Formats: sequence, structure tokens, C-alpha cells
Amino acid sequence: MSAPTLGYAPTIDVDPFCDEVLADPIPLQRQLRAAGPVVHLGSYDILAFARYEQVRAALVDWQGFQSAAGVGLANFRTEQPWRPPSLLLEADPPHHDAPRRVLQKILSPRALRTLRDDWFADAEALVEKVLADGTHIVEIDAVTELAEAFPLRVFPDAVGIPQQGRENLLPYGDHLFNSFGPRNHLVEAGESRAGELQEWTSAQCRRDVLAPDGFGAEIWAAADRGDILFDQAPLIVRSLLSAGVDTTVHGLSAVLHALATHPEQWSRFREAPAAAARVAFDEAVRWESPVQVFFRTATRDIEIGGRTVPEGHKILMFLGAANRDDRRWGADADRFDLGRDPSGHVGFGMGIHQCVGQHVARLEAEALLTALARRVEHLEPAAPPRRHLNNTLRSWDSLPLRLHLA
Ligand code: HEM
Ligand code: OVM
Repeated sequence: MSAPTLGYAPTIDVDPFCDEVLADPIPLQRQLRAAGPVVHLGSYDILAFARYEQVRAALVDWQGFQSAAGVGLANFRTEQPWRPPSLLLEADPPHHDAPRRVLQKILSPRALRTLRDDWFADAEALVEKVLADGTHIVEIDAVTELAEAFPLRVFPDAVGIPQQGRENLLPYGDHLFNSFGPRNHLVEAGESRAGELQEWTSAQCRRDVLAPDGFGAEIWAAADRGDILFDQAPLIVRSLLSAGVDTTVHGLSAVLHALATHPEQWSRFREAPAAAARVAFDEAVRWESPVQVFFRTATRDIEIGGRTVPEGHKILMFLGAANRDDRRWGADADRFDLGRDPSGHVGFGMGIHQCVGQHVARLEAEALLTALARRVEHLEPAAPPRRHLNNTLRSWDSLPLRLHLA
């Protein structure tokens, strides 16, 4: 790598996408926050923000830090994206506005009210099935049996895709979230199936493939009304299939792991599960940050944290580091604590791109956690958990848990 071209920001040469950091990003996050408000990443010759103040400032400044050049390391101004860009995630105003408005309405808390009772019943049925083999104690893998099983049970039906091929959803998302990072071994390992997965996903977005009453059909109905163009509808459906599965799986894994490793927080949660489920989930999203990082591109020379980001340069925002910055969260920022108010965390982003599916994610979590609270008195790790490595996501492959039934 040539000498730094980005001025005098402190340089850190550790690769944030190497296996060791992906397996445990916390030490690097600490190092980045301590180094300064703006850090030069030597391995990619880009600037990065890891403190809450600068991450939040970059997220809300969509005029200065654009998304349309890609929210991964690849710069769409000079590099061909591997799939047609998202009309939401990888778009700026004014193009972003109409797709965003349409999806925001379809996924609003009000619109989701009709799903609530069904999802709560589905969560209870899943928990009953998982606990069926035990009378007092049950050992499970919380990743496959709960964190994957529940979203896969409710979300594809809510979008309205057919049963056939649903096993492609998680691998597609895994590769997509890897592809926001550098082309390392994780991306290379996914490339052999990327074309096939991308084709399958796109095929599920067609009007004639989708059920007549799901989120997918509602997106097409928005095209009928002229709220979006017909050729935008399939890509907006694709956003649901891209962003709506792996994220919630890893979010649910995060909250289950947090509660299993903090028994006092589980007891506290069980005292008033209906009231505490949302705080528990948002605190887990803050604490674990299932989506760890996103990039932006400077649209002009921008002053931030006493440095200048030059026009056209990529910056890396460490959402996970901002969510544990003691300047914002206090000295116990690393603690998973249901007594804290986690609002203002950047685990769902902030500003015009803030997660449009956050109410879906929260509803899934609320349903699953309240069903568990009813049947499980105490839960604990039954064996060491195993991390899953992904360039963007912080996630688990396996969470063996022992559940003591109430
Ligand atoms: C945007 C995280 C669940 C759909 C985002 C962003 C983050 C995020 C950080 C901001 C991206 C940016 O600023 O560039 C998460 C997490 C989830 C979750 C942690 C679960 C725990 C979902 C679900 C859906 C969804 C369930 C779909 C139903 C989207 C879409 C965007 C988005 C379409 C792009 C919005 C825009 O650019 O306007 N999400 N998400 N997400 N999310 Fe989520
Ligand atoms: C999209 C998309 C894909 C991945 C993530 C995301 C976290 C959105 O295709 O719109 O938000």
C-alpha cells in the first residue's frame, strides 16, 4: 500500500475484515475509538468513524455522505456492482423517496397490527414443538431451532413467496452481506453460488409468483396506484428478501445469547415480559450490532471530526463501535443491561435510510421472547457457542442452550 493520501488522521493497519477481527471485533472497536474521531485504515486507504458522534453525523448527512455509490467497499462510480443496486439501500434522494415511502407504509406499526396475533400464535407453537421432548430440561441449538426457525416460519409467508426454494434465503443474504466487504475468502467462497442465488431471488419478486395478500403484492399494488413505476416493484420486493431474513436471524440469536449469558437479566425480563421484550431486543441490537458496518461516499470535501474527507472517497462507519462508545453510553457501555434506555443506538442506522423493517424485526422478537418467557424459567449455555464469520454481520453458527422449563 502506498503512503497515506488522506492527511494526518491516525493510521491503523489492522484489517477490520480479517477472520480474527470478524470473530471478535470488540478489541479493534476500542482501538479505533481511542485513536481519534477519524481514523485512517491503512489496509484499504480509507477513513473510518468508530465514535458515536461521527457515525451518527455521517448517517444523518445524506447530502454529504451518499449511498448511491454503494454502501460497501466497492465504489459504484468506478466498479460494476455484482447485482442491480437496491432502490432503497443504494439510492439517494430523490430516487430513494418513492420506494422508501411505499415500503415504510407497508411495514408500518399500524400495517403490522394484522400480523401480530398470528405471529404470537406461531411463536407459541414453535416454542411448544421445541420443548416437546422434555419435561424439565431441554437442550437445543438456539440458532437453528429458534433464531432461524421463527423468521423462516413467518417472514417468507408475510412477503408471499412460494415454499419452493426457501432454503436459498439465508445463503443469499449471507453472500450479499459478505459482498459489502472486500473480496476476501468469504466473498470468494460464496461466488460459485452467487449467480444461481441471485436468479432465484429475482424470480420470487415477480407478481405472478407472489401470493395475492402479502407485502410483495402490496408493493405491486403501489405500482398500480402510480406510487412507484412498474419496473421498480421487483427490486423493492428484492429488498425485503435481501434485508429481512439474515438480519432478524442474527438479531434473535443476539438477544437469546445475551439473555442466556446474563441470568439476572432473564429473571428481570420474566417479571414483565410483555413490557420488557422490546427493550431486551433493542438492547441486544445495540450490544451485539448484528449489522456491524456500512460505507458511504463523500459527495464533496467534508469536514468531520477535525479532518477533511475528500470528494469521492469511501468512509467506513463502525455501527457496532458507536453502539458501545462510552462517550454516549457511559462507562458500562459494554454491559447488556435491560435497565438502560437503548434508544438512539445506530444498530438500525439513523436518518433517511434507518431500517425500514425495524418494526417487523421487533414484532418477531416480541413474539418469540414472550412465548419463551412463558415456558422457560431459566436458560444457560450448554456448550461453547460458535461464531459465523461474515464481512458485515455479527452472528452465530451455533448456540447450544439448556432450557429449564417453568
Ligand atoms: C436498512 C439493520 C431488519 C429491511 C437498514 C440499515 C441497518 C439495518 C443498519 C441502514 C442501512 C444504511 O444506513 O445504509 C437491520 C437489523 C435488522 C434489520 C439489525 C434486524 C435485527 C430488517 C428487516 C427488513 C429490513 C426485517 C425487512 C422487512 C431494510 C431495508 C433497508 C434497511 C429495505 C434499506 C432502507 C433504506 O435505505 O431506506 N437495516 N435491519 N431490515 N433495512 Fe434493516
Ligand atoms: C436492499 C438491502 C440489502 C441488504 C441490507 C439492507 C440492511 C437492504 O437490498 O435493499 O439493509
